[in-house]
Amino acid sequence: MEVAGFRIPEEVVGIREDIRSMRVRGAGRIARYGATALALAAERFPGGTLEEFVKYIEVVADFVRSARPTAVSLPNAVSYVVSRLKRGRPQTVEEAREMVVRAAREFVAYSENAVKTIAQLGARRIERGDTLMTHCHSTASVAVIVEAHRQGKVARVFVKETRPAFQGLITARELAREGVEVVLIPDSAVRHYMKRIDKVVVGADAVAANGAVVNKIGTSLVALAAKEARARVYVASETYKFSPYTIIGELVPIEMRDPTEVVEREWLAENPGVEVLNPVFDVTPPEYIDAIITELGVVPPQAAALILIEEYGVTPVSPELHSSYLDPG
Ligand code: RUB
Repeated sequence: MEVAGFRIPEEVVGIREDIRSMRVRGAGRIARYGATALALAAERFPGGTLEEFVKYIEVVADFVRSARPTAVSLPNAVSYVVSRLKRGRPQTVEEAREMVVRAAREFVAYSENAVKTIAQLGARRIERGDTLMTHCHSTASVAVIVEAHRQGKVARVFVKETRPAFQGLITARELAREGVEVVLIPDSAVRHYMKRIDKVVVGADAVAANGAVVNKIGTSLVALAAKEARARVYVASETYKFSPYTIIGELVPIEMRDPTEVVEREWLAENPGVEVLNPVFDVTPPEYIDAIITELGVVPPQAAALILIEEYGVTPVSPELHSSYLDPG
């Protein structure tokens, strides 16, 4: 495939398609996959000047970033790599290539370690005998629950099936394999069972500067039911899921996917008068969240802006001046 005059390597086209089609999904995984795509692209650079290499990496970066719109971990991971290339001021194509490969590896290692730290910090928030609920499939949430289970704290976990893509089934399988007592319920049974729940643990695709959490559609309903039942809500999120763009008032785009993920194509054809909507993420306001468990510590959602300033160097006044993640342009 050719984009802006550059041939995009087949493996990179494949990675973007895997993310777009949700063969590879979950905010952390797509971030690691996105960073890896840049390393692959760097290794496959067909040859040319240093300037051409940098332009080529920028084109690949845009191509990868556009795979899915909501999980900010993807653009953050890509920008992490591109910004290190630009700041590194390479003198040769070989040097530039090494910088991209190194930065991608660094990001993947950071990300994997972050999930391990979150598991440890999150497990401390679970108390012996707790019944938990989770939503969708989040590697960070599963890591917290599994660690708490290993510490003998978890009584059972209610897992919502998470229509329309049924990622809850992945969670149920992973937890059951670890020996956790799992109960799988339809999404519509959330409020019915909430009175049995002590704590909710969910993941994040994006955390906004005001502490609002964007996660799989239905998360906000779980949080609402949890607030009513006085169950605590914890969000397990690596800091690269915090959105630097929101500090200057940008909204997190909510991905709309194909109606055929909700109903069969034939049903759609038979019922042309029905509009089927398939938003795949929603926003949980900070008032519904007790804490966000990050690799840097457990923070109240209201501290999200501080994490953004600390980690990304962005401030509402001059986001482009200090950022360690955003492309310098
Ligand atoms: C997945 C989802 C997950 C977050 C966090 O949505 O909403 O809760 O991405 O996951 P989708 P993780 O299935 O549409 O990608 O903790 O694995 O990063």
